[in-house]
Amino acid sequence: MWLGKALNSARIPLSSIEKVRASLIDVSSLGEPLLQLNPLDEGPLRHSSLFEKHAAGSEVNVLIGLSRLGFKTSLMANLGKDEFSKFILAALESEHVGVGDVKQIEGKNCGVYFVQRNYPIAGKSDVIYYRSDSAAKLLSPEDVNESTIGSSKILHLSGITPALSNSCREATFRALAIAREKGVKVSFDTNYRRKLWRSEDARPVLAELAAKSNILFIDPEDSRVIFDKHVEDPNKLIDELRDLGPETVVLKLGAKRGMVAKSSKQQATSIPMMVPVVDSIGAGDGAVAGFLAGYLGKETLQKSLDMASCCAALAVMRRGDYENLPDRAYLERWLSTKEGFEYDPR
Ligand code: KDG
Repeated sequence: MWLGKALNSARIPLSSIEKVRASLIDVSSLGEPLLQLNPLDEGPLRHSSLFEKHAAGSEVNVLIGLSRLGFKTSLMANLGKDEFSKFILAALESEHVGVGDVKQIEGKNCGVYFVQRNYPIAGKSDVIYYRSDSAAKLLSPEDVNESTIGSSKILHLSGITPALSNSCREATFRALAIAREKGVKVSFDTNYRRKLWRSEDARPVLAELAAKSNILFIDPEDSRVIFDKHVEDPNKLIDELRDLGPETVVLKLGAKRGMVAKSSKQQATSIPMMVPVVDSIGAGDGAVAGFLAGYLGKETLQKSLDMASCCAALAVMRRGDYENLPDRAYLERWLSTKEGFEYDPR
């Protein structure tokens, strides 16, 4: 009340207040929110009877991770009007992710995927998609909100969205173009999903998005998709990736080898954090959230990478992609005490 009166008496035009509020978006993104069904047991799904439901999807995970670390986030997406879409929407709202640009399409459902843990590869989770007719496939350039992107500090994109449909690919490039035109930093995680498209189709798309991003998150397998060759040495690889155009590259080398990051002035290496892995899905998104939180907080490259490693390690310690991601106090405690992480001595 009091603040309202003060604002009224100062005669601040509403549009200015709205501008200030709008300019407070730290990270916006567009992508497919998914329902994840994760069995309570491990091994082949044909034997599983009990499943937990989780909200997920790479961009959703990143935005929730950032939101928990105190940043204002906003998602552009399509959902259905089915019960699971309502569940995902409620999860986004309860995690304080802005949903003003989330459209619910009549007669459509959200995409679904199952997680299969420890099978067929021990220690790894596999994903099985049921998303070929999801509401998200209809996302198109008209769903990209120019003012949301324009008032964001970072637009985060992933290589999953352009794989979903032609209109999703167009929407991704429209968002990229708006961000570049408005001087908004672009963060891009290649996230190549071989179950969604062939590497020959993905190559030019991922290469262009990587080249036009400011911060690139990638691993050696996705680099192989882009370059059509394997580069063994991480230092050589990171230089080749930076030559594509991004100012900062974060190269994810896996749980045992950690990550390396390079920007024009700094280079950093993270120590691998060995934790009990319950479900490996979501590690990469945790890393993106942790790193972008460091970047937005103007931390050093090393601290940002440590934040990324911590969030990735936490993500894999329980089922669900984002549930174990930390708030600020928890992250700082893990970073300062290292309690619970077993460090590789290298
Ligand atoms: O990074 C985690 C995602 O892979 C998971 O949430 C599912 O978004 C997903 C996808 O498209 O694979």
